[in-house]
This record gives sequence, structure tokens and C-alpha cells, in this order.
Amino acid sequence: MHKRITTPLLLVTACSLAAAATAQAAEWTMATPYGDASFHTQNNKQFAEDVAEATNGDLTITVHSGGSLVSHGEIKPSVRRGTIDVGEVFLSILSNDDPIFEVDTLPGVAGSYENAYALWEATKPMITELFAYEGMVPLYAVAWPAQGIYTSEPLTDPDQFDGLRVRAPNINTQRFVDNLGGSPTETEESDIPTAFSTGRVDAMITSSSTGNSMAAWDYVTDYTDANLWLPKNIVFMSQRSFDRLDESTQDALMEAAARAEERGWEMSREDNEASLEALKENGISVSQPNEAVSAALQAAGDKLFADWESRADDDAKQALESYREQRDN
Ligand code: PCA
Repeated sequence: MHKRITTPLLLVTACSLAAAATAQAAEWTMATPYGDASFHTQNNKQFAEDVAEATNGDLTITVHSGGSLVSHGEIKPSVRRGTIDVGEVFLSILSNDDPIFEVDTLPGVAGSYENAYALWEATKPMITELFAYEGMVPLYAVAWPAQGIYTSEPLTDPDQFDGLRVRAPNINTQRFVDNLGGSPTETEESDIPTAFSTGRVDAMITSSSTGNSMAAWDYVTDYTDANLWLPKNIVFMSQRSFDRLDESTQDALMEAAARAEERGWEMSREDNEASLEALKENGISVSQPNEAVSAALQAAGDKLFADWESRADDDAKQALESYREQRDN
């Protein structure tokens, strides 16, 4: 009789222990608009692996790439609502929320990896605060290689921009194209092949990396390596999701994020080199802008900057100023 009672009790205890262990292990979802060929996605997947390893599986993050979970524009609202735990976006698509988000798509501000990183450090407090207002926390930000111009003939004369239909990844780049006399179209990275094959665009502004991962040689012949700016992606999480983790898991997550940031910037440099080589190997002619084109880019950039200054508030201008002080030292 005694035995009959204890056996079920033991079973119940064993079951509830198992249930408690399962309840503790968190399974997060992460959404990115970028495909598996992008070094950003590879870095995110490494980040997820690092987190799983460091937490012994207490926190696993599944990376949904290529906009497969939600579209680019829906990623931040989804993390804010908590339907997704982690998201990655092209930081400057948030410019409608605040001009600080597009400070990394202004020409003449930060044209090297060192300066682009200094700009991130100087603007991070304000960006972190803006995310915090909406219940989110930045995890890391990583720059794309410098942006340049892909065309289907050598770009030798600024007049070639007249009426040129240029694909742009954000509003600021569209303004820049407008300033050059071109006709901008905002297109997601993943839609680039369709935009060219259906004749919607003649040219595009993006990096060596995206030109490579989107097989630019199928649509264009020339890449003008104009070093316009080094825009960033930002990876961020829901504060509520974070608060549900125990402290050691939180620490492991933040530590893996710091490593992902460092690794990501290194990957960006390496991917730039490799992608420029791949473009050339596939027949794209890579060149620097000539004097006339440079002058036109400069004028369009100056206008873009003046426009940004007219929209930016004092906090954003102050963040830019603190970057300049740091950079000049
Ligand atoms: N690739 C992304 C963002 C910037 C870049 O280099 C794109 O073109 O959409």
C-alpha cells in the first residue's frame, strides 16, 4: 500500500522538475530583412550560437533571415509589441522617428571604419535612450562597407544622373539622388534583382557587399567606389523579453552581443575586400569618381547635410558635435 502511494508521488516530482527546467529555457525569435548571403546575417547566426553555448541552451535564438518572419518596416513595431524578441534593421530607415537615426547616411561625416565606429559611440547614448522610450534595448550595431554607385555604363559625367532611375535603401539616399538630378526609388535589398529585371531601375546606391550578394553583374557593368558613407544595421531586443531572463543569462547575452559587435565590424572590412574582388572577377569595372563626378557628389552631399541640420534637434546636433571632437583628437 505504502509503495503504491509513493510511486506516483515520485513520478509527479520528476515531472514537475522537468516542467520547471523547460519553463526556464527561453526560446527567442529574431528577424532580419537581410538574406543568408549577408555577413550581417552570418554574424547574427554566430551571435545566436554563442548565446546558446554560453547559457547551456537556457536561451536559444532562432534567426529568421531575408524578411521571412515580417517585412523590414514591421520589425521594429513587432519587437516593440513583443511578438518578436530581437530584430535587426537598417538604422537609417528609422529616420521618421528622429533624424539622429540617419546621421550615418550623410556624406563627409565619417568616411572610414574608424570614424564610423567613433560616430556610433558618440550617438549610441541618444539612440539607446530613444529605443528605451519604446521599451527596447540596442544589442549591437555594425556598419556596412562604404556606399557607392552601380551603373550600366561608366559614370564619367554628372549629367548622366539626369532622370536616371536610381535604387536607394532609405529616404536620405533618395534625397541624395534627387539632389543629383536623378529619379530615386526606395527598394529593399531583397527586391534589387526584380527591380532591375523588370526595368524599374537603371542604377543603384549600395555597398560592395550588397552588390556581390545580389549578383550586381547580372544587371550593371560599373561600380563607382565613391565612399559616400558607412551606414549601420542595428540589432535590438524587447526590454520585457530581457527582464524575463535570469541574471546570469542576461549577462551571457550582453557579453555575446559585445562580441558580435566587435566581430561584425571586422567581418564588414573583410567582406568589403572580398566583395570588391568578386565584383571585378564577375566583370564589373570598379573605379573612383573623376573630378567632375566628385564635385557633383560633394554638392549633392552638402545640400543633404544642410537639410539634415534643418531637421535635427539640439540633442542630435550635440551628438554629432561630440563625435567631431572625438574624431579630431
Ligand atoms: N546594403 C543594404 C543597406 C546598405 C547596404 O550596403 C541595402 O543596400 O539595402
